[in-house]
Amino acid sequence: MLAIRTRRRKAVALATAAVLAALAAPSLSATPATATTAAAPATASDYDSTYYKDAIGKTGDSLKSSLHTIISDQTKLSYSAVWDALKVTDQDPADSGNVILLYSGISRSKSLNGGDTGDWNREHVWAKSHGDFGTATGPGTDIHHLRPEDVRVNSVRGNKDFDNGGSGFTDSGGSLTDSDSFEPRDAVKGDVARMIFYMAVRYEGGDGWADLEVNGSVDNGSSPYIGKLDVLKQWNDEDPPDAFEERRNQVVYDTYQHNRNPFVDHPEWVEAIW
Ligand SMILES: [Ca+2]
Ligand SMILES: [Ca+2]
Repeated sequence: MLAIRTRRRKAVALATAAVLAALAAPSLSATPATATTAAAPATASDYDSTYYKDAIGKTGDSLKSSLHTIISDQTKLSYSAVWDALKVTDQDPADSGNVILLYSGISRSKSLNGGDTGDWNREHVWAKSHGDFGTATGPGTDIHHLRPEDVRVNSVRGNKDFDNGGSGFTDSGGSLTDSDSFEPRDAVKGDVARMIFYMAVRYEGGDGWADLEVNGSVDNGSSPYIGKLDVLKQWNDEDPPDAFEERRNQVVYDTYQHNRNPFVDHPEWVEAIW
């Protein structure tokens, strides 16, 4: 773990010069141009002395508690507002008229949002039933874990927990499923893990919502848990944040919720807490 952190710090330091240049003009329109560059911590170091000031240097429950306080200061979207937000946060870097669907990887027209076959809709990566938060303003409208997905693929995922294994299916894009779990395609495994860890820290039982937590099970049903912890940690390691995920985090912060996913900025904080 120490080695990973050290490498991360070196990567941050090496990227700083390039990042400073990019930050000189931090407009949203400038950001997608970086989508094809190699993974780099585009923003993390710049928020350590400000946004994450109270969390730096902490670990375990102390870190989790600090991050909870920091990221709970946010703007909340209505469920209807989520449609338009996702058209911006999940825009295809190669086609501004499309969004990228999370599990299937398909690029589909922004205008095909809806509930019919061939449409995309609003996938809750932390399944709504796991904590019974529905789509009222709150965890059910938190776009840090809401993503565009093909209607049928969303249905295949259902409310399954995450684990390795299973078979492909129509438009799976490399994602797999079996009777009790879902495995996202390799390119978004880490994205899924970091969304889940964000939810576990953001929702700690306040505001009338359940305390969402990660556990080691795949049969959580309607309990406020998502598994499996060891697999999600592995996915976080194997698929570090790329430019698409980092841009998305920045857009959510700048334009919509004004809070960040700490694990996109600092993937090593997963190991520091869990
Ligand atoms: Ca990824
Ligand atoms: Ca929690």
